[in-house]
Amino acid sequence: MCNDDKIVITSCGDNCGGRCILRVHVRSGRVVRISTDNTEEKDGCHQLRACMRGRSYRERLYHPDRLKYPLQRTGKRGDGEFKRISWEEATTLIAGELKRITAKYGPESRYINYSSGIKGVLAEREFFRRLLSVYGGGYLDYYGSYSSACTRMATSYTFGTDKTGSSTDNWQHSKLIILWGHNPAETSFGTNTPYYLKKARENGSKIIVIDPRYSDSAVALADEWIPLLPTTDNALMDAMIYVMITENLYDRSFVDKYCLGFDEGQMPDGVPAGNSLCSYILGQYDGIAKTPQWAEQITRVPAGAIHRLAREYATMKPAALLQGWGPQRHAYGEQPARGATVLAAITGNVGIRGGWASGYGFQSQIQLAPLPYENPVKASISFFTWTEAVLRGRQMGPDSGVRNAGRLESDIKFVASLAGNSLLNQHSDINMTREILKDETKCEFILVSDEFMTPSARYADLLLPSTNFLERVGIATALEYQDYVIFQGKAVDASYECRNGYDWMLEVAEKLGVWEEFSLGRNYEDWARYIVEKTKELDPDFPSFEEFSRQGIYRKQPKSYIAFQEQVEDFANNPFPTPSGKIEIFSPRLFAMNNPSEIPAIPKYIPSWEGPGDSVNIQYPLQLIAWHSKRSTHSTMGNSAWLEEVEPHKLWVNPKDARQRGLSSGDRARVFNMRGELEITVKVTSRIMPGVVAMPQGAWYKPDHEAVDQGGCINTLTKYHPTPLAKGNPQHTNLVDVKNLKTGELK
Ligand SMILES: Nc1nc2c(c(=O)[nH]1)N[C@H]1C(S)=C(S)[C@@H](COP(=O)(O)OP(=O)(O)OC[C@H]3O[C@@H](n4cnc5c(=O)[nH]c(N)nc54)[C@H](O)[C@@H]3O)O[C@H]1N2
Ligand SMILES: Nc1nc2c(c(=O)[nH]1)N[C@H]1C(S)=C(S)[C@@H](COP(=O)(O)OP(=O)(O)OC[C@H]3O[C@@H](n4cnc5c(=O)[nH]c(N)nc54)[C@H](O)[C@@H]3O)O[C@H]1N2
Ligand code: SF4
Ligand SMILES: [Mo]
Repeated sequence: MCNDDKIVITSCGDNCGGRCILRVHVRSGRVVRISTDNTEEKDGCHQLRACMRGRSYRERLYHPDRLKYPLQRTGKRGDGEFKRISWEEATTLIAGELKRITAKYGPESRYINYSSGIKGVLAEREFFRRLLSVYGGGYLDYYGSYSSACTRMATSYTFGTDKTGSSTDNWQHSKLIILWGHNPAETSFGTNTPYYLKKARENGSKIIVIDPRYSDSAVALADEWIPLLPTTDNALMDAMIYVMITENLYDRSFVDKYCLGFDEGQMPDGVPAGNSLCSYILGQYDGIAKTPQWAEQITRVPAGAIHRLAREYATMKPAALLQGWGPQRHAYGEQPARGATVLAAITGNVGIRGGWASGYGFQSQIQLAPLPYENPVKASISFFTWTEAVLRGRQMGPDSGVRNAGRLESDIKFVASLAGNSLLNQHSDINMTREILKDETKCEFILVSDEFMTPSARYADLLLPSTNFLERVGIATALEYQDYVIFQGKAVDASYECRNGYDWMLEVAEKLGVWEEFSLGRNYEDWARYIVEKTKELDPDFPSFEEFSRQGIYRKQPKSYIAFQEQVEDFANNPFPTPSGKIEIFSPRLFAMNNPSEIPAIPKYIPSWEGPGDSVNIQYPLQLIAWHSKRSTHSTMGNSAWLEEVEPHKLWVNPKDARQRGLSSGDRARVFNMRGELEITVKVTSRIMPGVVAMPQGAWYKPDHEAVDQGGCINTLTKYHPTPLAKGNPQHTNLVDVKNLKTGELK
């Protein structure tokens, strides 16, 4: 270590749920090792220690498969045939296609796809938004994200805002913590979240995990694991509410004061009788009481366990129901997200120390100034519906989730995917997406920037080689709950002909005649300085660019915060930001949508397509879910041999299901449904409940000549079917079957 020429402080640029310190050891211009935070812990500021993914970035930096120069497609789109071209040719091509497509189809034909390979304000995506804002009248934007579309949308209907998270020190005061479809031992949700949960447990909190899988969080953090079938969370929630109502365990005075729609006496005018939460739960609405016995049939959670869970959550106060985003990445994902808010409300766990309102968690004290641009196009689509907008954008209107427009003015004709793999790998139904992208008359130009020839990159018309974050400066924002930002120092020079996005965009801007407007005379580092200076205007404590780059991190003293404390302590002067001013258990806005079977005004269990009761079940009897595993950040580490060695990509199968199919650990199996087929190695384990199989998301799609995916990418099997309200991604809702490749018959 003493031989190192320098140690550069930085942080990963990916979308991993954490944000940690990397100490990059450089010798003779090469990265030789990556270590992590070794600073002294003080004033509640804990070390930000990197995980194995962060420490493995040296492999990625020097990977022999790094893209080395710009590549232009030569074969049919998707065939993977490219030729090397110069940057001069590449930027001329982009400028030419932008001019042509804009002139022919207008600004709404230009789309910048969701991408999270570079997080933060200096992402390539942000600069490209700026470029399209100054050239050609803007671009079709999107709202929502693959991460939390339903949670953010649904939570707002209950509380009037999606900012419902409190600070993590609250957990020290919680008697009970429920990790509901939440796996922070792998997903982080803030770098030290598992540590704070461990502390809470040491302090006496009981921790329960509700998940079809015995997740790493169940292993490392929990006192109890309650497995349930995917998509059935609301049946469990409904039955918990049933117990609370019938045993009089809910917080009557809280409900009376702050809520709307709990029972018939609390309903807004003009709504017919029978629409309150109580009416539904007690079966006055549909003749079915939502008893624990009823829920046991649906969820497979024993009625006795449901009784106990309900009693514990209602009486062990304060209690924090922390919901991950797994339960909402489902067909009716709005329901569990909203159901959790209702449970928190009727137990009086909102606005109090040690409670938790449920929902979204972001509550950083530091807000970075954005890159300045204003998109003249006001229409937007849900992030998930872009393939549909390629196919039939002009037919899409508000019923398809289009905002701020009657109908879209154009189908999507130009797609830029800059540091993303959602063009194919991370989006639902790869076989459908492939067909859409292959048709060169639909989307006319696809621009991709990446470090590797990913499954998405193969569909590029022009593929640009990007620098790695270790080859440039940047600013890494912390994700949930955390009060720091990290300056990403540049450790080494760019490899091969790799460039920063902004640098090639400058040349495109010049060829489009908007260099001055686009750049304002700034280079990439000047923009980093600009962000720091603008942020400093909002937060005078923020360091200068020089100080920030020297110290590597800017940290604020953690501040204790309880969401909705003002409302609960002084309701008369601080109503909830909903139209009624109350916590809307019954939402008049949802009621007005007049679609009670898919968008009910109170959250409820809706049997899901491709859920346990679906008739497709007979043919494909297993529910398939994915999870965000510690082995990768989405697909970003999909080609890492080091991480594959630590945690090989496998399908979890319960021994009962494995026996029926003659499967043993280590067997290669085929997983298939009506949308596709893939092959993967099996791990037989009782860490997954019977009837459910699971694999990590993020593996690279590798079709063989029969279109069977040998890479084991789950999106070969997922469905394109937007959720009713948020138009979100139901990527955990799938029915499949599994067969042993050696012994089982195939199809
Ligand atoms: N290691 C790692 N960490 C990450 C990421 C990563 O790729 N790798 N990605 C980051 C990003 S961008 C995001 S959005 C977050 C994602 O964070 P989440 O969306 O919370 O992660 P998931 O793993 O999809 O789901 C969490 C848990 O829900 C369970 N689950 C699935 N279906 C159901 C269900 O129907 N009911 C219940 N009760 N549980 C269910 C899964 O088994 C899983 O253990 O993670 C972030 N952190
Ligand atoms: N079935 C299923 N699908 C899912 C999910 C799921 O749970 N199940 N999760 C969804 C979620 S929550 C998310 S957030 C999305 C994530 O999907 P994406 O946002 O597409 O994220 P990644 O798959 O990590 O792809 C990032 C890409 O950026 C590239 N990259 C990394 N660094 C750089 C750089 O510096 N420059 C450039 N130009 N490129 C770079 C990487 O090589 C990689 O190809 O996936 C979604 N897809
Ligand atoms: S949690 Fe994320 S930021 Fe931290 S080291 Fe791992 S990949 Fe990097
Ligand atoms: Mo995400």
